[in-house]
Amino acid sequence: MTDTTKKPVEKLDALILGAGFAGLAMLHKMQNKLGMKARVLDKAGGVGGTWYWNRYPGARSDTESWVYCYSFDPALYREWKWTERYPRQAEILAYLEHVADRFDLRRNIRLNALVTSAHWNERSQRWDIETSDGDRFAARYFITGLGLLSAANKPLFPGEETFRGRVLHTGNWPTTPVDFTGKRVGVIGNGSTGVQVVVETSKVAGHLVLFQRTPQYSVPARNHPVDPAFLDGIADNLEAYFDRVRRSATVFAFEEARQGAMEVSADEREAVYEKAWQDGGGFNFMFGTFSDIATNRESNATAADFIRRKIAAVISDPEKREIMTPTDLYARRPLCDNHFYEAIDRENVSVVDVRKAPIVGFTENGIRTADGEIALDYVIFATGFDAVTGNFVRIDIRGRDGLKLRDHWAQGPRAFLGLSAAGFPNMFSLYGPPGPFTNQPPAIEWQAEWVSEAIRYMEEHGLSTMEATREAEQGWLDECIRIEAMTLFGKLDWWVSGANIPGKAKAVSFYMGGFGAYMKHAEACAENGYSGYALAGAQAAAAE
Ligand code: NA7
Repeated sequence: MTDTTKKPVEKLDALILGAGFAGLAMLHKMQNKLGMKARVLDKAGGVGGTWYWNRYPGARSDTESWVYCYSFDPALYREWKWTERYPRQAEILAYLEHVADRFDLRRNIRLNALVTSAHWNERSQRWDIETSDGDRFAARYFITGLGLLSAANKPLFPGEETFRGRVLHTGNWPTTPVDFTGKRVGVIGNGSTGVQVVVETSKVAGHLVLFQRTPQYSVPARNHPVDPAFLDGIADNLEAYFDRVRRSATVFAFEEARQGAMEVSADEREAVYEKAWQDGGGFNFMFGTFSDIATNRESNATAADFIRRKIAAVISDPEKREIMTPTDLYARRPLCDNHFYEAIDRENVSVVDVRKAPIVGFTENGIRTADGEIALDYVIFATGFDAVTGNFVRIDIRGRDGLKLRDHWAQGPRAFLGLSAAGFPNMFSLYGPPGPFTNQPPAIEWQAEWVSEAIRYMEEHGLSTMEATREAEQGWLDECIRIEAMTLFGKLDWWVSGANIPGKAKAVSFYMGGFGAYMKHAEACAENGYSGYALAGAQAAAAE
């Protein structure tokens, strides 16, 4: 009997989750290249993904604007003129809105649509997908562009409900700007987000208190305006330029180093670091100076020592200096800033080392640490994300035989090429785990193209399902584990391994072999008729 209380099912070729860089690129491919019936759903009130939610003061990309964008359309590249080396949040959001309009994507984007479940239906060979409003879809292909960094991590401290001030999280910032002029502001966290918030907010706050757990290594960003002629120069040679960028490890524009830090003299090393310090950029400092900073402890120590000396030269107060100086490996996501240590040095900024004086909880007036109460008007959580898998496991995703993705990934994410989990046919995850660890937009658009070509292949060959084999999934994970073990990134507790979330299983979530090498794997797979995937004919679907 038909359940009349339920909304009718909309049949689609593809349902795409998320209206950020990934979802928009994928919709463009499906709608405009393949001419298929596709729809994007996003819980946000606008397009933009990360750049819709992260509107906190100082929010900007720390990748150069000219490679923090799509390259698939030369006319788009030529007409959009980035204004700064590192684009501000508002500029990136405007860019993505422009892309949505320019490629006529909005007619297939549904906003304020929270997807709650996606179940593979064996009988129809489709994904049955539902939203919290009861909207229902049946899609042949289920493609996620969920973002690795979008499920906010907000630690719970006792007494927050009693606090008379306002609590904010950077990853869920209000759409109306917040005025911190003259206010007492607490910031918890000093990852790349906290660093940006502190720099910007300290300029206007009456007093800013940074609650810091682990000191970071940060290098100058050296932001500057962009000459439109420079962008035109890239546009003249767009394909070759982006091919070179993508065939690098990090998908940045700088030249990646080939020489190890210990292969040169101490003086030469110093000069290389100094040049990178002056040029600016966190990834540039870690990967553009020497080839083995992220893999060799001795080399790593030389870079760390250089940055420590720079920090010491900026922060005049000895107590602040001590709290801000990192002592462990330089092996987290490399940070860069617009005068962070100068901001810390300001008189209206103080720093609390929460390892020594842990946060006990909120009071009516502010935050109480083991050392006493600090009165505040605002508390900003810059505490990051339940990264990588957080967004996936919040949705009830079930593959063949009711296999739940959250169970399949209980010990960490597993998916061939980061794109396809075994047991989840016709599901593709753009920039999904374990996948590349790079500047994302050019990598994402390449994956969107790869997935659209896989779908074209299926359509042309009359196939109904494409599913990673268990062997391919395991082989890929083994490769990710093997490569990560060669780096220093897994030696520290931070979000790449899930270690920032209490109780979450630590796992290898990235392919650290670089995007160029990643492309070779994915290209070989496609060239060999999608080796690593089980492809099945259309009989089952036809029988429906
Ligand atoms: P991150 O890099 O995960 O940083 C979160 C920060 O919050 C970091 O300093 C944490 O300290 C701190 N934190 C988290 N929980 C707590 C508690 N309970 N108490 C005190 N401090 C805490 O997130 P971001 O948003 O800055 O950046 C994430 C990525 O987004 C970034 O890499 C970019 O790619 C974009 P910890 O270091 O864990 O001691």
